[in-house]
Amino acid sequence: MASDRGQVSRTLYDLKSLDGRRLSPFGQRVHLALRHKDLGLDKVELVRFVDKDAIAFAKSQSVPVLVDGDKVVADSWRIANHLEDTYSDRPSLFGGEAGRALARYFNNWCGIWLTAEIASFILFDMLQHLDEEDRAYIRRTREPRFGPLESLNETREARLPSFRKTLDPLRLTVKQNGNLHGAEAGMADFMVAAAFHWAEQSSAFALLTSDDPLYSWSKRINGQSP
Ligand SMILES: N[C@@H](CCC(=O)N[C@@H](CS)C(=O)NCC(=O)O)C(=O)O
Repeated sequence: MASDRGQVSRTLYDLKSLDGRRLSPFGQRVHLALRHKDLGLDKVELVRFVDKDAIAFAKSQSVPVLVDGDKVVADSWRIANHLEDTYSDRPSLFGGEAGRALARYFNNWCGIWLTAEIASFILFDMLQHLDEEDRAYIRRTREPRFGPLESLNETREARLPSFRKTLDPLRLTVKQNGNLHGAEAGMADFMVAAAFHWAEQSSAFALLTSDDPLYSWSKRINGQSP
């Protein structure tokens, strides 16, 4: 995790789990973006959901937060844009302004739909990787929206086929293009695949079958062998 720009030191604030799992889809996107740009991290500060004081300096209630030299950037989309604009001499995350504009769609799609949908399958199982205070925090903040987390698991088998079907446009695009961004993966790939990585880190419940093109694509993007 070396710094690669002389004096610039880089720290990522990411979500803490009990067992070293990466449980933030938004943190994982940033790891993938940094890897694409071949930028290292000097430090990863792991914070719990309840540790709001640790990220108060960034005026943020959520991770990831990137401290890049003297620049503090909160929110994974803003971090991606910061990296793209600051390190424009390195491999591009967007492949130009049209790619950046289209990647924004995937940021919104993940934020508004995909993350909540995946949460409904894995949130109860994710609790086992969090400490007691974070478990209570998740229940307190998520159950008003999702209902009792146990009940989500009771209905998930029945809900799975329609979830998988909804992924058809994504599946077809990946099949036709190789990646969402085309022959070379970019930020849209990192954002969507990071959500599947989060599911896999949180729960043994298989959202994708191993013969699904999205399964091997996600493994590849996340740097795991299929
Ligand atoms: N839009 C933000 C979302 C970040 C986010 O929701 N992070 C979660 C961890 S995966 C978090 O820190 N949540 C804090 C909370 O629920 O209080 C981003 O893209 O960075």
